[in-house]
Order: sequence, then C-alpha cells, then structure tokens
Amino acid sequence: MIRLLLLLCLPLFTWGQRAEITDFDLAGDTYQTDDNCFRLTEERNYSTGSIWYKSPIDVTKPFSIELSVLLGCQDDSGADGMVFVFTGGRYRVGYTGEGIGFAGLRPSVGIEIDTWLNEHLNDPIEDHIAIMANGRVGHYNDLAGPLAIPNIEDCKQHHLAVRWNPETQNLAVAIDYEEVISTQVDLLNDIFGGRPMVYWGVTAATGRYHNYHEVCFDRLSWIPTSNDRDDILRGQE
Ligand SMILES: [Ca+2]
Ligand SMILES: [Ca+2]
Repeated sequence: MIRLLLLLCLPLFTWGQRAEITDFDLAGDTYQTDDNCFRLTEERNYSTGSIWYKSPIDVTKPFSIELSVLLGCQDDSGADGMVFVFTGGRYRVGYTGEGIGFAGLRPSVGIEIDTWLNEHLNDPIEDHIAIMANGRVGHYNDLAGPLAIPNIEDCKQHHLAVRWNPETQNLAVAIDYEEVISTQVDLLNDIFGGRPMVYWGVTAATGRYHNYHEVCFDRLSWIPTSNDRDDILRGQE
C-alpha cells in the first residue's frame, strides 16, 4: 500500500521543485510554524513579516509558483492582507500597515490580497485582489483589478498559483484552482528595465487592526524542463 502511495505521489515531484525552509530569507516577525509553513504576522497591531526566495528567477522563462496562504480568522476586524511580490532588489521591503510591505517598492509587481478597506486607496469594501506595479497600493493605476473576492479571512489555507508565460506576457493568478485575475505586462522591459533576474517573496502586515498571516508551500517551479514548460503553458490556456 505504501509503495502504491509513493508511486501516486511521484508525478508531483517530477513536475516541480519543492521549496525548503533554507531556500528563504525571513524578515520582520516571520518564523517557521512547521516544516513547510511560515507565520508572517501575529494577531496583534503593527506586526509585519515577509519571506524572500534566495535565488532570483528569470522572467524570460515561464514559471508557475504554487503555495498556500492563510489570512487569519477575523473577518470584520481583520487586516491588512498579503502581497505576492516580484522585485528587482533583494532584501527590500515596502511600507507596512495598509502598504502590506509592498507600498513604495520599485521596480516591482505585487499581487495584493487585501482584507481591509482603506478609502483613500480606493479599496473596495470586500476582500479584494489586484495586480499592481511599482509599489503603488492605491487602486488608480492597477495592472488588473481590484476585484472583489469572497471573504478570505476564514481560518483556512487557500491555494495560490502565480503563473507567468513570457511568450504571451500573461501573468495569471488562481485561488483555490480557479483563475481570478490576470494581466498582460512586459515584465522584462516595462517593469524591470531589461534586467531579467528578479526576486520574489510574500509580505504581510497589520496596522490598527490585525489577523495572523501564514504561507505554506506545496511546490514551485521556475527552471522548467521541456515537459514542465509545456505543462505550465498548457495551464495558462
Ligand atoms: Ca486595504
Ligand atoms: Ca474579509
């Protein structure tokens, strides 16, 4: 029986590359909760944390990064959210609180999952997702969104997939295996000034209201073999 289970698991590990705890730099309040999870913020005001993959990725190649996020258990009073970030500089983080560790960070692209209404940032009243450029957290120049999503502060892990296809310049995001938002953007030239190697990470922050925020890893892949590449591109059709 165990052999059968191992055989069933094998395709997962031949498709992608599993993240290890030592592959990440931790910043702020972040700590490891078990072998594959990081807690980025605690349930207290003005907590902030981030994780950063130590090696840069190449935006001239397709990749798919899959992980799980947990945005806490408090719906009405929970804040502020998380941002999946691509950035040109290592060890840099943006403003916290309503900036969720992304505000002011450039060059960058952020996929924001925002759980707190900040009226001056033009936030929708609902939890929402947006793809934003260069640390601009006000929803005035988004690459895509903001789009309302169902309450995500539900104490549950949600699968998050970020897929990039450099041929079509499509950056797509799926939550719980459903694509929720995408944009066409020339990451290489319009965002990162022709420099293909960028860093990625996840940031979270609280302000005058709070939730805990966690990231767990399933698998990731950014140096695909030819088969992986076909899989990634097929996943974007
Ligand atoms: Ca907000
Ligand atoms: Ca909510």
